[in-house]
Amino acid sequence: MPKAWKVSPHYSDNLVEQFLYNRSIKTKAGKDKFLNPNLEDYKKDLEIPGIEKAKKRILQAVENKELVIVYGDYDADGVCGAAVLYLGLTSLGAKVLPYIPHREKEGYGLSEEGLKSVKEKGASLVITVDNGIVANKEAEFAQGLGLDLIITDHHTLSDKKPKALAIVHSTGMSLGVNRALVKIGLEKLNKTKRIGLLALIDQSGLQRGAITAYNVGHVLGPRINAMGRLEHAMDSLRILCTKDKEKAEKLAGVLAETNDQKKKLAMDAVLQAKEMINEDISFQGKKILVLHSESWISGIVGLVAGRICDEYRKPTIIISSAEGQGKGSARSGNGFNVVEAIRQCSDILVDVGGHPRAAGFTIATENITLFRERLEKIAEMVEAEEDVLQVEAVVKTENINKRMVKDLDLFEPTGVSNPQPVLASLEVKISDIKTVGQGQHLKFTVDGIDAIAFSFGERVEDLKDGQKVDLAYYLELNKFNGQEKLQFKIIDIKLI
Ligand SMILES: [Mn+2]
Repeated sequence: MPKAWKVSPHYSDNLVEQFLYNRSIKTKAGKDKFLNPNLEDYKKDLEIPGIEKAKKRILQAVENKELVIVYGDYDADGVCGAAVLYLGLTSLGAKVLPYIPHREKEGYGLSEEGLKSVKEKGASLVITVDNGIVANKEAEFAQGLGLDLIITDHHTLSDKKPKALAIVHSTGMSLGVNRALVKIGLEKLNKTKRIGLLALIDQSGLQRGAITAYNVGHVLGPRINAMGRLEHAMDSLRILCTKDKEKAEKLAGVLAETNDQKKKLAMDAVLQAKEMINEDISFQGKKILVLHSESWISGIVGLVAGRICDEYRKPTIIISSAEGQGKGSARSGNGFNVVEAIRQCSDILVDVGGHPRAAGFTIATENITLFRERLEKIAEMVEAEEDVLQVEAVVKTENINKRMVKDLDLFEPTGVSNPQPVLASLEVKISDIKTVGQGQHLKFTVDGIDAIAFSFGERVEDLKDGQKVDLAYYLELNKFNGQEKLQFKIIDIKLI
């Protein structure tokens, strides 16, 4: 779908200077701090309330040899966070067991069933990871069982905090501290001796010591994520913690296989969802897309929502009604706070949680139609921000070289508040146009530089060899067969 481009005002021909300017970083100190993220600069950000109280209780548990439960989540951040805490507590000498709920049988977060089962194991202290901040009812239940509860979470708060011994809640951390943490994390990951991580890296075909933020987000993360979506996330936690090489290799294989299976299921569901949107006129002109099906399993709804949201550029909610109860996942791009919108329907939901751009919820299937109607109305009333593509610099293709990619690397890791810089080249001639991936994607060359345009396959009919177009893209190095070649990853093509 065509979108308007907004080009940042020109400040410098030096891309690093231009991108810093675009991010309102103007002083020398500010530039140093941004380009060399260092945790020392962000000590204040890490003084999260609740830590002291939590620390005291944990040390007491170690001292008294109490059984501590690390109560994680079945997705990538929940599993990794739980592994870090489990290994950390173990190294302190604590008696600790990890607990990861089963996605289908127990669902997300603390549950009465899960709390009962850890109580039966003899636990007296439960520490949540990546969940708990909206588990007011369950926190009370834990109290009733005589369990002390420490909540560590990064999801959006609701109006009322749960009752717990300590709450360590980390939303609203600055971009700087996150970049510093990712930078240090990547350095550590690239030096890791952890057998499971090495097995996972090797199995994925990545190169030890050269793992990037992109690799973590797009290769390793999804594999860790896949287990909780289709099987049980405990295997993902196991691979992160194991000291057994053979077991690590076996688990790496299981994770890869499950991830392939998940991708296939998600791809089928995406096609079905697109068919529904394109063929059912009730979706026409709607500002939010709410779709549900009995044939989609709950483990893939997030993936599907993300793909549909990207492609149609509308907030999207995908609901699986395969398991008796509706399990929904929502994704949103520009400006529409999806978790807030869904919370406005709390009265017809079983539970809801998440972030402004990604949320999850449970709903009785008989309420899905009403839920869709209400959300469509809510979206109608919200003034959506204009769908613009921010272009950070316009460059001439003859000035593009591999050094530029190194400059772009300085802005890694990129993410929501520090987007990967988008470049544009205007009035360029394209040639060697062809589709790949069964017609889904487009490949062409621009002044000798390869370009790949994912999901642009249908545009092949509008494009002719030698035609002049405006291109918006990410500039990347494509590593293939030991060679590095410049590549445009196309975001938008404008005919001129
Ligand atoms: Mn999570």
